[in-house]
Amino acid sequence: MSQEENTPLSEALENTLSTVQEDFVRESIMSDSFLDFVEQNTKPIDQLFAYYRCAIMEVETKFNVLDESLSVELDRNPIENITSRVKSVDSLLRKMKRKNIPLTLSAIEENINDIAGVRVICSFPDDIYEIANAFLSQDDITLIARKDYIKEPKLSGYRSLHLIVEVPIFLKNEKRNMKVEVQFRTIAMDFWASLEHKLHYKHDLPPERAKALADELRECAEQIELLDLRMQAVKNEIVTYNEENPKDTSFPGFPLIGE
Ligand code: 0O2
Repeated sequence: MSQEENTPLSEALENTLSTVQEDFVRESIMSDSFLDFVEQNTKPIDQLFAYYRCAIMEVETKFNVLDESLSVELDRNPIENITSRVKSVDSLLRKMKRKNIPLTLSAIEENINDIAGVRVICSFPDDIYEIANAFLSQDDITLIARKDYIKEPKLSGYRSLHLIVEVPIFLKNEKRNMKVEVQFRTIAMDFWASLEHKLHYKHDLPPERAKALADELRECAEQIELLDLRMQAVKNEIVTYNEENPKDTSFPGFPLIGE
């Protein structure tokens, strides 16, 4: 098909998309019920989002502590990076609409589990399970749901371990349990997910091309899984060698304090 023949179709698609977008904004963000809800609940909404930010701080601290303490045992940091976000209002509204959730604060708190999100990027697949188990064994963490997309990847090829947990936050006069979604990935899984996310929302391809690219992305995900396993095998070999050949760490002539 020539470029000229392509243009009207792209334009039509673009127009349809902007109409859909406008309808969405009108029906959700600008709907009377939503505007009334915001007007009546501005302070409680701000407060609820502040609670979610507090919960994120609690969870991030726990992972920083785990990383620091495990770094001594492992002689390396098992966590590469921790990021977090509070869900955008736009994304929250889309989810509420999709799941048909009533426009009340309690319904939001009860039904939307990922308003607070923390992403933990680990070095190796094994680190994910070690850190996740250590986190879940803490007595103030309650597991609400677990989705292991590493053992059972999504059709797209997406791999990560998702936990929905409840964590207490301590306020002036009360203790509140807040839900947080924690996503664990390796650097390689994160590389794939970040790029796939960007490509997913940027393309406007005909169905057969979209399918071919989806197949390609799934294949990339499989290669990334192999890469993760190979890197882990290299690491395991080094660990085993070091265990079998321990370094002499004593300092002759420099006794430790107290010796
Ligand atoms: P955001 O806020 O932009 O991150 P549930 O919450 O259980 O009712 P949901 O939302 O389908 O249902 O949960 P799921 O699939 O366990 O996790 C959703 C989140 O996982 C997404 O957030 C992404 O961060 C990530 N994710 C899931 N599948 C894919 C995928 O195929 N590719 C990529 N790149 N990421 C994925 P959101 O919902 O996009 O929102």
